[in-house]
Amino acid sequence: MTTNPPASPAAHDATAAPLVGIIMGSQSDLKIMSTAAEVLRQFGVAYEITLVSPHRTPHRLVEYAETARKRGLRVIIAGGGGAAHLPGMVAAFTVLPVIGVPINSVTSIHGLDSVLSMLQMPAGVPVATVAIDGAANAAVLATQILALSNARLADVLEKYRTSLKDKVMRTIEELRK
Ligand code: RP5
Repeated sequence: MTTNPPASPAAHDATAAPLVGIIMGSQSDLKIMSTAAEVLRQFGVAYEITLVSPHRTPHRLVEYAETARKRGLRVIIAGGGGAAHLPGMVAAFTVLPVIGVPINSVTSIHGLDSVLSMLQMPAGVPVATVAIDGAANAAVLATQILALSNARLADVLEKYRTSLKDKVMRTIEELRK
């Protein structure tokens, strides 16, 4: 998915307290998950990005999720491939909204395993699941959640939607020629 969000007047400030935590199970997820960081940067949303492996660093997972809200995070974006239990386990340890990004990684079923492990959360502990490798949409959704209480971000999102429409209209015009 190409998002091409407009550059925000308030570009991402690396010194600002992060509102969105981007986490993933492995370094091999970074190529996909860095797209979420890029979209947030362009929207001017402060974020942090790190690895939290549910099976290789399980205690780190608990600590990250349990302290996330106290540290000021408002939304967590969690990516994982294979049997992707990271988003669900993080959601179990925090009441922050967790957006899951299923990653088409090493398996022969191309991310279907990861989609199902995120979608099929039991009632009460949801993971808002985007498309396979849909890290850009995860960042847009996180920004929409933040925009509920942030007029600047709502304005940035309105402009972004207008830019998507303008792109379609430009193509329609070119096809007419
Ligand atoms: C998952 O296993 C990770 O999220 C990754 O997508 C997948 C493969 O991890 P590596 O073996 O590449 O570290 O936990």
